[in-house]
Amino acid sequence: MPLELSELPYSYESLAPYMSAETLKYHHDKHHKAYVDKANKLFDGIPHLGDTLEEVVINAHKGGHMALFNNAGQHWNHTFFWSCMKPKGGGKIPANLEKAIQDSFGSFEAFRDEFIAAGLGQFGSGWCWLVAEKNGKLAVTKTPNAENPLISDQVPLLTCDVWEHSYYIDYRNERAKFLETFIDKLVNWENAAGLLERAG
Ligand code: MN3
Repeated sequence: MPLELSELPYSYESLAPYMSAETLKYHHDKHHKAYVDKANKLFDGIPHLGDTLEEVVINAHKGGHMALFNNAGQHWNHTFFWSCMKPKGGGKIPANLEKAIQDSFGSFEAFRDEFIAAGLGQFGSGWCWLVAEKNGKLAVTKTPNAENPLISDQVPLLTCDVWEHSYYIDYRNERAKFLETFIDKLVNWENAAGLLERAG
């Protein structure tokens, strides 16, 4: 199945000043596109892994097709990351998600601290996540490189890309400032709340 790069769900300019058009153009049109192109070259000689991108990612990992997993995984991660942000993001959290965060972390502030610490604590390249576990509890995790919660049987609700290319143009080496701004000004909470509702 050829993988396709979809357009961003908003204009390049619309996340500024928190994420610049220059960052989004490089990140989506160069970095994300490169993962899609590379993955499509790696399907040759690999048996059919599934009909959806999620199946391909999970089965490539299970089957030890690590080059394909890294590139298809990064395609999934980036597509998900774009959907985790919106213009004029941050702010009020839908009630179902707010309650789940309070039940699992004690308070929104405790969750925010843990999420930022996970992003800061991911040595080198990777991702931090808010996930729903099988027992219904929410948790914060971090993953290196292309790894993601799909391969750990968790439901991803929110992610932040903490690879340097994600923030270096706008924040230079200040990953903490990027993560704080992401939570406060960029997150699409309605998207996360909808995913939680569908997770049941
Ligand atoms: Mn990236």
